[in-house]
Amino acid sequence: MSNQKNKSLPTSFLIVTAKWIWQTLWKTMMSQLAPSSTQGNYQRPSSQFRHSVSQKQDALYPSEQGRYRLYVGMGCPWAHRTLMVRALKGLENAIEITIVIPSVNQGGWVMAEPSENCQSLKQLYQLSQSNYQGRCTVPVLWDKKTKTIVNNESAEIIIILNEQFNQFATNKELNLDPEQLHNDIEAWNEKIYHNVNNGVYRCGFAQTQSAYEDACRGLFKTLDAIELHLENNIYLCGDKLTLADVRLFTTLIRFDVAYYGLFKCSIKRISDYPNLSRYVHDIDNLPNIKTTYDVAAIKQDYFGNLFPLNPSGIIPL
Ligand SMILES: N[C@@H](CCC(=O)N[C@@H](CS)C(=O)NCC(=O)O)C(=O)O
Repeated sequence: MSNQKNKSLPTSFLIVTAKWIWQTLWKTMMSQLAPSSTQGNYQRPSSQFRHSVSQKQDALYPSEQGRYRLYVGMGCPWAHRTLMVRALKGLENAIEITIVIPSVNQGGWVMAEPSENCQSLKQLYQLSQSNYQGRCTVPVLWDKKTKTIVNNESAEIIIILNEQFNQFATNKELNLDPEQLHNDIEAWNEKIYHNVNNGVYRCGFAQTQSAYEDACRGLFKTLDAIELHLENNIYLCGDKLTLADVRLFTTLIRFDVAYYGLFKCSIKRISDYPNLSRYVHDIDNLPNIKTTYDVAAIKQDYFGNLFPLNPSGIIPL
């Protein structure tokens, strides 16, 4: 017993050394996962492929049935936006999807099955642009004909899906961005993107206490304001579902299962907000919406793959 005691290092030395090593590694991994400002605020890189699809047949990317494919990850809220608009408009036969999965050891997304002879999303980005150096994110709107990425910004892909494929849509009357609501939609988008959609990431990827607190207070201030608004409104812009709701829903549906715990968005759950809960339930029960996400994949992607935030990899029940 006393021999064993003599062999052990002083506890305080062990703690200080282990903390220093772990924090240095954590900061290095976080800077790869989530670029941040000198104050520790998460800074999301901007998307680099920003083309559109047009109904003009001489356009670079003309609207055609079966020509385009969406690459999506089932855990990802940004990809989920595109799956929702595809389902709401009834574009399943016009635009195919390929699901990518997170690679546990290499980081980034890999193909479940090889696609365009690529094993990973990175290879697909490089097929489109050989010198591509940016982040390889989902969603990707891919043109099978020219083998190029049309667009990799979800906010723009959902506008393209809403507007440019109506001749192939089974629900072509549905307009999720009607002219008379456009300014209202844009105003909600602006507020919700920074504080809620990206706000949860600004909480989870914060590298300092003040960056985290700033993001977390902004997030809950905005959720409180939306809760109040939903007292007298079915959706954000009244009684019509719009792109603003699509963008909010994909964050809310992940909130209690992932962001509340993993990203420390822990002042309240969505289930603690009666109006937001009713709103999520209503949208969730629209036709085909439940087919656009997978709670097990969400939990696996966030808790299983964001190693610096959950090194044990344990998935909560
Ligand atoms: N601005 C992009 C963001 C997409 C995004 O960040 N996707 C994440 C998955 S949730 C991703 O693919 N990340 C991989 C990486 O950053 O390397 C959009 O809205 O389309």
